[in-house]
Parts: sequence; structure tokens; C-alpha cells
Amino acid sequence: MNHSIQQDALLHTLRSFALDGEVASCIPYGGGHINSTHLVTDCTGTRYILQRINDHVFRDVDALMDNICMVTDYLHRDGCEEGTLTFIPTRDGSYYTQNEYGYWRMYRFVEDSICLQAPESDQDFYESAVAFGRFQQALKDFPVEKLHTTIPNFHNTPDRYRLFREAIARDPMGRVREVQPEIDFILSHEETVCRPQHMLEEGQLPQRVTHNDTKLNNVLLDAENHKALCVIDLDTVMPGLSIFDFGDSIRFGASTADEDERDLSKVTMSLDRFRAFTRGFVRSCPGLTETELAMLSDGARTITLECGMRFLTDYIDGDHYFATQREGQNLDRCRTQLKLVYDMERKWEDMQRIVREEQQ
Ligand code: ADP
Ligand code: GN1
Ligand code: MG
Repeated sequence: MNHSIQQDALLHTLRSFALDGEVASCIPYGGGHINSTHLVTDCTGTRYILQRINDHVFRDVDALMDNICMVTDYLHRDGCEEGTLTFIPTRDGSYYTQNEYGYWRMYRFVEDSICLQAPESDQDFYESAVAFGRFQQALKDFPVEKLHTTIPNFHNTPDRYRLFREAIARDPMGRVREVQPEIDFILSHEETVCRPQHMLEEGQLPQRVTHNDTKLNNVLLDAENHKALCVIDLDTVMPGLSIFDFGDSIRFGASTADEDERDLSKVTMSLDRFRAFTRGFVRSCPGLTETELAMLSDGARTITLECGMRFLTDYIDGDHYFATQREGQNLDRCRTQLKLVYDMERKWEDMQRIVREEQQ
């Protein structure tokens, strides 16, 4: 899917927002798969993030913005001023605007920060865990029932299997025949990876306010000392499972290769990275229950397999959901995720031991 936007659409949109000064520049920014992000600088030197919200993915933009406003207001009031995203209001006092080019919002650019695509050290990954763990902990008393479910069944693994099977049956691009080994691997894991969702339904795992997209590039670290600064990309904040927030970070940041690496021999799950993240998460989020702690590794396995299945579903369907820059990229992304699951299963006992050790 191509997300490029014409300059005149951007300039037209920017006139709706109350900036400190005239716009000096506006350039594409960041590497997200969903929204279109631009870095805007005005003539006073103040920098902003302008985003076109992907309303193909987020059907109810009102509900999405309501969730983010409720959560950021709560965090601002709770004293997390520094580490919380701040909106730039439109000239008529709203937090987003709609025009013929789509839905748009602006954030204050968090200066002196870095956003990593891969950890430069275990310590970086530890700090990202501190950011996500703190976020979870700070929201533990937020009334979860107030949040809208902006993407129904987002991390409902059994429902992801339903959509996967539907895509296979449709096979609109004739791609199913080239991906049979991947399909078989995913289907053979169904019972194991659907367990967290069943435990949620049976009340064994608590529903919490979760971020639901805890990739390393959704956290900003201090540029100077690499300390945890700010959790970003709050579009998917919804009721969910803490073990999936843990797991999504592991799937992305504990991998030894890029998400779309083609040489699968480079793709493994680093146990050192796993330990660093586990340490940061359990220390900064002391409210986790015994069952949540015991299921952290399962959270990593499930969310990794689920993500691989989502990439393959999109590949089979013709790449309409995740932004791609080249042919076959979603299939490559699927393969790295399945390789990670394979590797996690080889290292399962070590993962479980590390979780136990880091609770001490
Ligand atoms: P997507 O949903 O497409 O992933 P994000 O909200 O994660 O969009 O933004 C894309 C990138 O823009 C981030 O990875 C980060 O580099 C940068 N970014 C987003 N918000 C800010 C901000 N407030 N300050 C600095 N950088 C930001
Ligand atoms: C998308 O927006 P971004 O790039 O942070 C996706 C996540 C996937 C991720 C895979 C709303 O996240 O669920 O795990 O790509 N976000 C949405 O890299 O579907
Ligand atoms: Mg992002």
C-alpha cells in the first residue's frame, strides 16, 4: 500500500492547526506501517509531528481520538507530564481535523529523543521495557470500561485464525499454493497460541489498559543517556492483556534481525535481550499477577505467531493492510515471525527460567 501524500494536501491541512509560527518545512518521517507521519518545523524552530490517521484501519476515528485523549489526560494529571504525548489543537480547539485528504492530528515533537528500529544494547531494550511497564502501571486504576474498542478483536487470536482461514479460502491473488509450509506451521500452533485468549475469557488473566503495539519504535528514549522517555503511537490503546504488550516487544526487539529480513539464518530470539526486557518490565510494573508472570513467555510466542499470521493473511489478500515497499515484503515479514516462534520453542525452558529469576 502506498502512503505518499501530495505537498499541497499537507500545506492545506497545516493551516488548520494552531502552530507557534509559519510552516518552514514538512517532510516524511518515521517508519510506521499504518499512519503517514511528517515532521513539521515552523519559522520559530518549533517541531511537530503531523499524522494522517489511517481510517481504513481505524474505522472510528472519533473513538480512537477519544481513547488517546482520555489516556493522555489521565497521564498528564497523574504527573507523567514529561513522558506523555501532547496534542497541538486545531484553530477551532479540536484535537484533529478532517478534510478531503483524510483525518489529521498533530503532536508536539519530543525533542532530544531517539526512536530506535533495533536496540543498540541490552540496556536500550531494558529502558524500553521500563517505558512500557510504567505506562501499564500508571494506567492500572484507569477505568478500562471507558475505552472504546477501536479495532474489534485486535489481539483475539482465535478470531485472527478465522480471518486467516477466510483469506486462504478466497485466495484472490493465487498466492496460497506458494505458502503451504507457512500455513501448515500456523495451523499446527492453533491450540497452543489461542490459550491466552481462552484464559482471558475464563477470568484467569485480567483485562487491563494495554498499548497493544509495543514495538521498540513506539517508544522514545532520551538522546543523551538513552533513558526511557515517552511511549508513543497510542492508536491501539484498548482493553487487552499485559502479556501481549510484553510479547510484542519481545517479538520485535529481541529478534536478532529486521522484521523483513530475507536471510532467515540471521533471525533468532536473543535470550540476553529477553532477559533485559523481562527485567525492565517486571520491575516497573509490579502489579502483575502470578498467572501473568507465568504466562509472559506464552505472551511472546502467541503475539509473534499471531503477527506472522496477520502478515501472511495480508500477503494472501494482496497487501492492503500493512504498508509495503517491495514485492513479497509481507511474506518475508511472516517468515521472520515464524522463525522466531520456532526459535522461542527451542529456548522455551531458558525463557521460563529467566522469567522466574527476574522476579526475585
Ligand atoms: P505508526 O502508527 O505509523 O507507527 P507512529 O505514531 O509510531 O506511527 O509514528 C511514526 C514515527 O514518528 C515514530 O516511530 C517516531 O519515530 C516518530 N514520532 C511519532 N510521534 C513523535 C513525537 N511526538 N516526537 C518525536 N517523534 C515522534
Ligand atoms: C503495525 O503502526 P505500527 O507500524 O507501529 C500494526 C501492529 C503490528 C506491526 C508489525 C494498528 O504497527 O499491530 O504488530 O505493524 N498496527 C496496527 O510491525 O495494525
Ligand atoms: Mg509506530
